[in-house]
Amino acid sequence: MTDVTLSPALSEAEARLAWLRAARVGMFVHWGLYAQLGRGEWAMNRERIPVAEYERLADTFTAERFDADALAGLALELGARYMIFTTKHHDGYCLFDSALTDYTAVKRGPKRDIVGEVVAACRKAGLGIALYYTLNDWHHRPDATDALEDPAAHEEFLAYVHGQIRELLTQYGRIDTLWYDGWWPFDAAGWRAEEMNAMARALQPHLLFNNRNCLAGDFATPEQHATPVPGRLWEANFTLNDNWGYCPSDTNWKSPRQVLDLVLAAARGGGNVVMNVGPRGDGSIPEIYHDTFGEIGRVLRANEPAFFTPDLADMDWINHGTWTVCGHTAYLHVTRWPGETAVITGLECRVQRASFLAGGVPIAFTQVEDKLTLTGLPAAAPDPLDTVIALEMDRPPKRYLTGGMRIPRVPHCQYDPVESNMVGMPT
Ligand code: FHN
Repeated sequence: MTDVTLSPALSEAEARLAWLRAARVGMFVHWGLYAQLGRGEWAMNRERIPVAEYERLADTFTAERFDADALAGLALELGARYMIFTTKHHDGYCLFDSALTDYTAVKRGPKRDIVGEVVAACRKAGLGIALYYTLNDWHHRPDATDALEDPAAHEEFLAYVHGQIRELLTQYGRIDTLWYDGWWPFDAAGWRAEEMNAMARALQPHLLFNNRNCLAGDFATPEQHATPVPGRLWEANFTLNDNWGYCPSDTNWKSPRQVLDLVLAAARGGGNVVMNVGPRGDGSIPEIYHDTFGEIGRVLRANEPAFFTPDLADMDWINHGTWTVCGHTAYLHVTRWPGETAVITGLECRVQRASFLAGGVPIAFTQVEDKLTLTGLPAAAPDPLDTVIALEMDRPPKRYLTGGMRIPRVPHCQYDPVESNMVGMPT
């Protein structure tokens, strides 16, 4: 897990968040009985498979090729610093040991404590561990909302849910994040979410929560989009194809370029990105995850300072690629190679040194006022996926954000009718 030196001034909440904020990249794992069907993780609901029929999947769920160390290894290949693992998805089957039900991987199916294996593997690999737990549960309570008219049933369901959260936080040692999901049947009061969080943090004071038990939690979780959430940490989660659970007919795979663009959006916008893997029913990992995640991890490892950056990039759009910033250094992620010369205008800072981040080879440059010219570049991109050029500046990097104009003499708005982001616009 990432070691972060905290200044005493950091608030308790910020201190708790520091490792996750610094982690930047995580790997999500969606695995359960549904992976045997190969039609995504919602098959039970979307095909209205009766509970008694769906339950029988537990008896063919052998996990014979499930290897928690291999999953942790895949996370490291991706360059991830933590893993989010589904301890129970909406179908209600628990991959952890529970005294509250026999519908678990310990008592039915592989007779293994899968969550215990995953936590151990993550610790061994130095990964943070987030336990995904769905509140909604189609097995224990196929229609949770019917409990709203039946206080005794509602109490029983809440005792089950809170009780399982307690099990997860007392059976596996230190857990870093409790990743709630499946909030929709109730609101915060309906889940007794405040009580849920208070219990969890009493059990593990350092624990982080996401925002999916109807409370704000410690961080936001945009899903399938990387829109920055102002003022707080956000963690955007994505499938690699279009399904969280295994679905071999879904071949709409994101390319390494598309995944890297998501990582860059997070690095630029002060957030994290989590990429999902959906193992097959037997627990094995489809090869395409190694291929794609391996490419991403390669670029992250070769250019670590340019991705694990604490600062927001106050730098305008550029055709050659995109920016990240750390301190006085601007990192230009060149994804569209300009050839042997590159021109960058609009700089409101002075370049003191230019170099290729991977390997540190200096780059010749001249700067006349706001116009920088890089020369002597190779004809082809050293790394077609992302060649990072480090520009060490004399102050925090800034490039004016006005569509190529410093202060236009006429009223100017963004490309779509939104409040202009002009600073000091002439009245
Ligand atoms: O319904 C789930 C879905 O299956 C998946 O687990 C995602 C991951 O963020 N969460 C819910 C949809 O928002």
